[in-house]
This record gives sequence, structure tokens and C-alpha cells, in this order.
Amino acid sequence: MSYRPARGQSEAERGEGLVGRTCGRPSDRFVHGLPTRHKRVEKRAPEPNDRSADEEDGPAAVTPGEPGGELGPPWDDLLAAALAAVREAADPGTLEAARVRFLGRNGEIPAALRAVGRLPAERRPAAGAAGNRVRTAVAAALTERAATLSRGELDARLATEVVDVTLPGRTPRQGHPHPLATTRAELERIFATLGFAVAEGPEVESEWYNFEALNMPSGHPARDSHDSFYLEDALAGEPAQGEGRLLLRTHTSPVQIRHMLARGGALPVRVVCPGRVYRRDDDATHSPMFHQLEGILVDRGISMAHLKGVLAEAARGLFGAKTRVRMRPSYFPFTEPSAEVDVSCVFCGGTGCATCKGSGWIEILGAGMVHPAVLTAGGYNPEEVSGFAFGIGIDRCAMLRFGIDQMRLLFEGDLRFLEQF
Ligand code: 2NL
Repeated sequence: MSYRPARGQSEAERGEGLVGRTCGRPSDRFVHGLPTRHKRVEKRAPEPNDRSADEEDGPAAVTPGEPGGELGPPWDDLLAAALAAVREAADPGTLEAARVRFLGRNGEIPAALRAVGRLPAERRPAAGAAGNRVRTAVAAALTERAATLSRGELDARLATEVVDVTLPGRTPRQGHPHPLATTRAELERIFATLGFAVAEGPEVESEWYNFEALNMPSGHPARDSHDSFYLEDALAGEPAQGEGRLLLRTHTSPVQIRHMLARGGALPVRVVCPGRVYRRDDDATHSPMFHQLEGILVDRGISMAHLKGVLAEAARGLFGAKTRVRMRPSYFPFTEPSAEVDVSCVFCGGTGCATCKGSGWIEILGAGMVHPAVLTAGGYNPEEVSGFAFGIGIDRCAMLRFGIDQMRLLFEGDLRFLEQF
């Protein structure tokens, strides 16, 4: 790495100056007049003429210069050895081995620092200070060498790896809203222009909100487990007092009941509630889960005329300005009177085609005047106020808007189908 002149070998790597400069008292550097690094000897049995062996007191059995020797650990030797190992490490693995050998928990420098504790008290401060400086210097050298090695790796990669900037880019596949999502958003937008708020609520409901409050007392056929999905008792836990069992809501009406109760009698009530609903139906034209948008308006003096006006406006918003609306008598437990609402066929404009089976009309929603029992359950007095309500199948609207003939296509998530919208 000769082309990086600013980053030559550091003082620590060269092993210069450290102990000698900062640990300058002769007693720290020399043993019997010689630099300690020359004095390091292997552990051996004391020889008869060994001076230390003659000493009766003090740590005579320990060779001077050895860890724990009376003159302290051989810091110069340790420093030189450690810096050499660092300098010679040519790859991160070898460098790590050097770190473990010298600075690891059982490494040579920590061992030597522990030996300082066994020195005569008056020697400990200087020996300890010298040891700490060696430890710091070795740590610094390790850090710097690690940086140098990783720079080397990067340089090697930069020299060998090539990026062909002329290759064509890979365009990520972009998602887009599902036809049901756009239909729901469009319905919400249309009803928002007519002053309706949007509310959502739980898909797991109690029998009270899903049936009782909607004028469908126990014994009503729709409450049969044949027609609705009930939760296992173990799963259901404890429904609130008097609310009955838990089930997957069969319509979004419970959200409107919750909304009315939350309004606490305030007028007007004007809300649409979109979301998933569940019924035990599964055939060519039915799915056990489908989407509904229900709406309710309660105020003083609300009549069937308001209902027809709002629905005609919504149908024109959804299917075009020329769309006409008609109502036929029908029955729902929660409205009285009730009506099926048809729009003029979006495909043939009313002349008759395959989609409308030649009738010129398409049935898209049910509606009616809110039943007095339902107003009461929602906390309103049917003697003072009246209201209309309606329910639209979002899936059916999406099929009409986009000319889709099978409902299951909306739920299968097949991209070959969905990418067309
Ligand atoms: C349908 C029929 C309908 C309602 C839904 C409703 C909600 C409350 C009170 C009274 Cl809180 N009614 N909703 C009313 C009439 C019909 O849906 O065939 N939908 C697809």
C-alpha cells in the first residue's frame, strides 16, 4: 500500500518510544544494568550461583524479569513481540489470533498485569503504569492494522470487480390497487360527497349487535349455525353480559348500531360502513367471505324519497350520469318497508343483454326505512325520528364496473387476472 503515504507505520507499530520514553526511571528499564528485554530468560531451576537463589527474603524463586519477578514483567519484550505479531499479520484471522494471544482474557499482557499485583508494593505503581501503556499501545496497533487490512481487502475488490454501467436496468414490478379496493374507495368518495362519514368495526361480533339489535331475535333462520360462522366457545372467551355468542359478522350493520349508540341520540346519523362479511355460502356465485358497504341516515322527517334520491345519485356517480334507478318491494327484517334497488344495465343501457338477462335492469342493492325496533336498539325514538338504510355488495359492483363474470376471481389473488385492472 505504498500509494497511501499518509498512512505509514505508526509509532506504536514500530515499537518505538513507548516504554522508554514514558517509563523513564532506570529501575523500570534495566535489570542489573541491562535493558530488561535482554534479560528475559526461560523459567529454569535456580542455579547455585544465581544471585536470586541466594536471597533468603523476597521472591527469590522467581527469575527477575519474569511475570511476577521482583522487577516486574518484561514489558519491553512483550511490547516488541506483540507489535511484531500485529505487523506480520497479513489477514484478519491472523490478526485476531495475535489479539487473543496478547490481549485476550488469558493473553500474555493481562497475565503480566496480574503478576504486577505480586510485586513488592513500592514497585507496583510504576510496573502497573508501564503495563497499561503497553496494553494501550498494542490495542492501538491492532486497531490500526485491522483498518489497514480491511482497506487492502476493499482495494483488492475494487481492482478486480467491475460494474457494467451500460447494462439495462431491472425495473421492479410495481403493485397497484385491487379492483375491490378501487371500487370501495370510489363508493366511499361518492357517499362522502353526499355528507356521509365512513366507519369501520369488528369482524368478530356478538349475537346482540349482529342479530338482536337488527330485529332478528333468536329463532330467526339467519341465526342458524347453518348460515353463520360461530366461534368455538374456547376461542370466543367471554362475550359481554347479554350479548350472546360470538360469530363472524354476517353484514356490516353492527357497525351502524355501534355508530348510533356512540352518537348518543345526536342527529343526524349519516354514515357508511364498508368491510368484509361472512356467510356459509360457497358456490359459483357466492363466496363465504365477501364485501359490503352499508349506509344509514337518521334524522327528523326522513322518507323513502330521500332514500331514492341518495341511491340514484350514488348510482350515477358509480356507473355514469345516464344511469336510472328503480325500486321493487322486498323484505328485510331490519327495514320496513323494504326494497330491492335496480340500476339500468351498465352494459346495454337498458335495451337488454346477456348480463342483465334481457331485462335491461341489474339488481345491485337492498334498502328500506329503518325498522322502529332497530332505531330503538340504536338509542333513537322512532316516534321522533326516521331513517333509511341500504346495503351494497362491493364485489358485485366491482364485477359490473370491470365486466368480471366470476366472483372467485376477485379472491384468488391470481396476478395474471389482477394485472388487467
Ligand atoms: C342487501 C340488503 C340491506 C340494510 C342492508 C340496515 C342497517 C341498519 C338498519 C337497517 Cl343499522 N338496515 N341495512 C338495510 C336494507 C338492506 O342490505 O341485499 N345488501 C347487499
